[in-house]
Amino acid sequence: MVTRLVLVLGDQLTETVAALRKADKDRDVVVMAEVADETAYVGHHPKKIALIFAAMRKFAARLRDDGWDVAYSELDDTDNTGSIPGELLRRADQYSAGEVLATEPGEWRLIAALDDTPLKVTQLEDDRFVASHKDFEDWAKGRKALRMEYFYREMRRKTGLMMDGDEPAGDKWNYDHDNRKPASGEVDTAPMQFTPDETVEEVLDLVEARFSDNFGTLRPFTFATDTGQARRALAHFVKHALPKFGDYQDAMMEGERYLWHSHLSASINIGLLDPLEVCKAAEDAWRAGDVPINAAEGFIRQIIGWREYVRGIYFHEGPDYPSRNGLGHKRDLPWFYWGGETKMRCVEAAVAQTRDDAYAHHIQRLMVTGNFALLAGIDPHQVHEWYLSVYIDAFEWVEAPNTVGMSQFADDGIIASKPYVSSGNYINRMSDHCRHCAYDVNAKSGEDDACPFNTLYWHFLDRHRKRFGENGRMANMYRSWDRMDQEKRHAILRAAERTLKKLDEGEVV
Ligand code: FAD
Ligand code: DLZ
Ligand code: SF4
Repeated sequence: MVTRLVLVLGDQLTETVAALRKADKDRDVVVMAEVADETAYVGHHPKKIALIFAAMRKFAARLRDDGWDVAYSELDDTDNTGSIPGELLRRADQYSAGEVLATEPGEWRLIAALDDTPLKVTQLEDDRFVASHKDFEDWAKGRKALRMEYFYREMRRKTGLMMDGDEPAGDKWNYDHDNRKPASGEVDTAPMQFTPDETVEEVLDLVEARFSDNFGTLRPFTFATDTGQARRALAHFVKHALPKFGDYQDAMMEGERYLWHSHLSASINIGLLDPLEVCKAAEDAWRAGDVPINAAEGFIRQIIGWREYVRGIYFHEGPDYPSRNGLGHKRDLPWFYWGGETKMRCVEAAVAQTRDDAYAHHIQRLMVTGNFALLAGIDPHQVHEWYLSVYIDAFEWVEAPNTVGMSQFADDGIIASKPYVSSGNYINRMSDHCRHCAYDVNAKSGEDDACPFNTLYWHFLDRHRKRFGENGRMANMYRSWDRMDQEKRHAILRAAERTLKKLDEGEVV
């Protein structure tokens, strides 16, 4: 029998991933490759490269222990061709293989690259998700608007998670209403941390030598790099943080980087944890009476709701989705996103922790860095490339819909029914950043020290009136703007223009 190659990518580290399930241990060779091209399509955070290489190496060792023949290319191997197709061709030659079994990658770029190789590559659907491509298409067919909430209910019914028969447990599908408390007092938990073992240390040295110019701090590195560790981190989260996850899901706090968030996205996205296993652990804790329903439901909704939904949108919308720019925004991404100086305390805090940890939680991504970029009219493609680079959990299928769609409204409202914009009020309500800021969040009339979110918020609404003026969900905002006296409106717009000019001229904002 002719040998086949079985491709396993750096975010497909699951023993039951489609290509491995279909493969034959006695006949096939697993190909795993650290390659320059994958490290360079954006300038990934060093921690992200380290996580992927370390987890790949440990996964390859586990497959070998399990009896698989694994052809593993390290980045520094002298004959490494530097690309996934290149490594497949090299291994095909080495093993006289003509055929490749692959699991469909999570990025259109790589799907096309596999299709373009002269080898016969079969791309099997990645079924580590609740919804198949067909499920999503069937759901989307004939709908005017593809709203997450209705899709989420389908996923609840399909999985039976938090269901009592045909009805949602507790009689409500969604407990978000209870989930908007600002944090106060002590944060009594933190994600589990892992001391690097020998494999991880070797990778850290490699990444230090090769990627020290990339944005981000490599050490300390404490992420889970195998399934055993990731499961311990999951159990730790369920016991210590999940009970308060719901209440404080939208909160931000000075010096508190994780609050009651799970910090599990990277483990789930690279395949160390099965999303349903994660949801089941949360549901079991609720059924055992250890966590409240708003926490369990809110957490499960993020995974079988949002995570599944954004993946559906990415594949439904096609390869041009990350390049969309529905609002025609063109401004360059300000330098402070890469660690340059800013006086805006909320942005400074989110960027500093992103640099140190390759992590920020959802509200920091959406309502601080995302909100500012949208208000300031930054080119959404640059924003997309930033998020894809700097977060440890960033792969295009999940990052692009969140950034281009949810955060920047560049898909013209496929994901969000109105843009996620807010003035400084929201940040002040949900965090204590404003108390430590050079700007005054209560200055709302265009004063010199007025919070830039305050003035840019009105500037955004004013300059996009044509697009959003008729949006019923924004009617209140426009009414408030129209009720202000003209002099105040002009002062606000002038202050916003001053801020935008400073951004364009590279001055500190
Ligand atoms: P928790 O708050 O504990 O949530 C639990 C889990 O739910 C997460 O681990 C994740 O698997 C899932 N989840 C939550 N929200 C989302 C969402 N909106 N989309 C998909 N899954 C979700 N998430 C990524 O996994 N990769 C990305 O590249 C990414 N980019 C983002 C970019 C922007 C602009 C925004 C606004 C959000 C982005 N998110 C992304 C979603 C979300 O911010 C992260 O999943 C979350 O912050 C990860 O931290 P956590 O594990 O502590 O999540
Ligand atoms: C992100 C990443 C990086 C940095 N390096 C590799 C690599 O060397 N080899 C590999 O197989 N995968 C890597 N990845 C993950 C891929 O970029 C990812 O599989 C695609 O973007 C599709 O999600
Ligand atoms: Fe951010 Fe404005 Fe508050 Fe400063 S005053 S922390 S810029 S919201």
